[in-house]
Amino acid sequence: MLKYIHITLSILVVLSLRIAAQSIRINQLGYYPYAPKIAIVLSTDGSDRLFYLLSPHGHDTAYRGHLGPLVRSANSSLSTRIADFSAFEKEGLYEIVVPGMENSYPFRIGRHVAEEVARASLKGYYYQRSAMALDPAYAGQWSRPAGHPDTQVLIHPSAASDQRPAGTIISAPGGWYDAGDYNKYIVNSGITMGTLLSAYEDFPDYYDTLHTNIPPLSATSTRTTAALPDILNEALYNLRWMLTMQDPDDGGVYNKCTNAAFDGMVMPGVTKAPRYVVQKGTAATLDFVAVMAQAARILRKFPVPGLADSCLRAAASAWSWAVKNPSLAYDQEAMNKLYNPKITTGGYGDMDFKDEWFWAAVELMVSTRDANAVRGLQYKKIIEDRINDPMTLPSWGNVHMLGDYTLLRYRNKLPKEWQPAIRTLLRGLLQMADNYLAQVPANAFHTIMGGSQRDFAWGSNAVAANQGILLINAWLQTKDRKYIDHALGNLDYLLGRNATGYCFITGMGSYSPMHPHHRPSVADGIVSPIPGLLAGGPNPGRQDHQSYNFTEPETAYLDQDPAYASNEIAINWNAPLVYLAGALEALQVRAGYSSAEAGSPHPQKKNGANLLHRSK
Ligand code: 9MR
Ligand code: 9MR
Repeated sequence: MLKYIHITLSILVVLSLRIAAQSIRINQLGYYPYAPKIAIVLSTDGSDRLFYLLSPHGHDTAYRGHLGPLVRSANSSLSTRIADFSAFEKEGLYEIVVPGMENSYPFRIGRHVAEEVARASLKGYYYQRSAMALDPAYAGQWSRPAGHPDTQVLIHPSAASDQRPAGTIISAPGGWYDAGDYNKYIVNSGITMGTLLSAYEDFPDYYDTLHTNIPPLSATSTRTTAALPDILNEALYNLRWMLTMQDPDDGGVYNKCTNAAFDGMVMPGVTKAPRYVVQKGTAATLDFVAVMAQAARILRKFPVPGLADSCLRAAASAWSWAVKNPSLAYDQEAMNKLYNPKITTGGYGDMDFKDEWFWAAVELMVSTRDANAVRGLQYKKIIEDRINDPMTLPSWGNVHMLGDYTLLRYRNKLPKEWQPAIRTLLRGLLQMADNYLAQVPANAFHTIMGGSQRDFAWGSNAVAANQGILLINAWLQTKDRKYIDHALGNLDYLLGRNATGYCFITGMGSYSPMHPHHRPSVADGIVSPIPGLLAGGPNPGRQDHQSYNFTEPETAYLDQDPAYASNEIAINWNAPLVYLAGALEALQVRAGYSSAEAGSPHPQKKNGANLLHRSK
């Protein structure tokens, strides 16, 4: 009997290994009618060959084109050919056919092709909520009881102060779980909130009407009954938690609210291990300043009584703490030599604070430029000192560029004295975007992503999404179509036009992660993982020591739940996806990708081509 089970199991294993990605790589959700439309065909043969666009189950050829020349990938041993059907603009459902290969998955050409991912990626945060039950009305089959109430959190010895000695109990409820684990980290909340709030600031009209079916605010807070757009309603859930992480006595902010060690792969609420807030730090405190300052100016416009003021006050006192503690790193290893219990959950230990200082100062400056609330804080000098620091794509460890985006967003409202510096940083941003674009012709997937092997780090999919945001910002400043076209190219990458063949967002597309390193998805007994979550993506570092079928930079991805180095999900990875998908949905008509709906204005003729008037 046992032997029989073994044989069956091995057959299953073999079968599951054979479920490989298709050789024709597409954006599995689809393409906007008048946007670039590219599929990538894995191939080793460079001879002249045709590809066809067919309606599924139909025999009529809708379009026919030649495959492009063979390109060898710089990021793996793959070689590819491009199938470019941008010239075909008719809405409908199609498949790509290359004789001798399996047909591509069916995909759509149409308006709003990214809407599903824009909505689901934002909804993903609701499923990450700690301390509240997820109701079937909002969570469907993924409803679950509350976990980690965090109303009795211990001050860890590393965080002890005179007023709050070690062992003091504080309350720090709510907020999102960081990732596949159940801890809550301020540093990672920083970039996540900054990115989500920026999505709202850049595309308020779009997000005002994007509904994700989450509980109204009144259900989660007694202090307000105001109607907020869902993106802000969701962000507020984490913002209120962040406020609890500030020490009211000195303004400093604790790095995280955490178990001593990671929970097992169980549902939230199963383990009752003690929770701690640990040591305050400069990165956490300055990230907190930036988020609170940005939130204050957004919330001012909504009837949430007193909240904007509280945020600004919190930002100001955190800033004062940082001025007194300008470079206090969170060094978990060093901390564990001094205190018990040892803390072995995520570190987010940033040692360089130049970027946090800049970002915090910019958000304060923009939010208070005509308010007196925090006059006398020396943010101006810091902006001047740091504004020419090197530009780096945002990540949890480097947030400089979030400040640049804010300066550009508000440039017309800022005093004249800032304009020359802002012009310089715009030049820098466009230079970075142009450098990205220059790599595309040589890229085997015709994307910005993969322009450098360094793109394939832990959380590489967030690199792709953040590159997309950078290009969206370049487009917002110039309206030059090439920038947004390549932002869209990186969305194609995330949705399947990549070396793994996966659409990296759970529950989306035809071939997507089924086994993310995500405790609820592993433990809930439901086959489908929780939807709308972006997997980390290819990471040749493979720090999880699992046995990967593919190990090259762009292929080192494993859809198994122990593979946390490539298949975890995280709030700071979903946020740039929310931004990118939302931006493209918001801009599809203005960018000339989709025709306007009845009543909407027609897009302006830009860059010589009014694509709307092409034949349909
Ligand atoms: O689940 C943890 C995940 O959130 C982290 O990103 C990862 C790296 O710090 O660690 C995971 O936890 C693993 C731990 O590091 C080692 N033992 C197994 C844990 C679960 O896979
Ligand atoms: O995203 C983080 C990555 O940049 C680091 O290399 C890695 C190891 O320190 O940690 C990642 O963050 C994890 C965090 O420490 C704990 N929660 C899960 C996060 C995503 O894996």
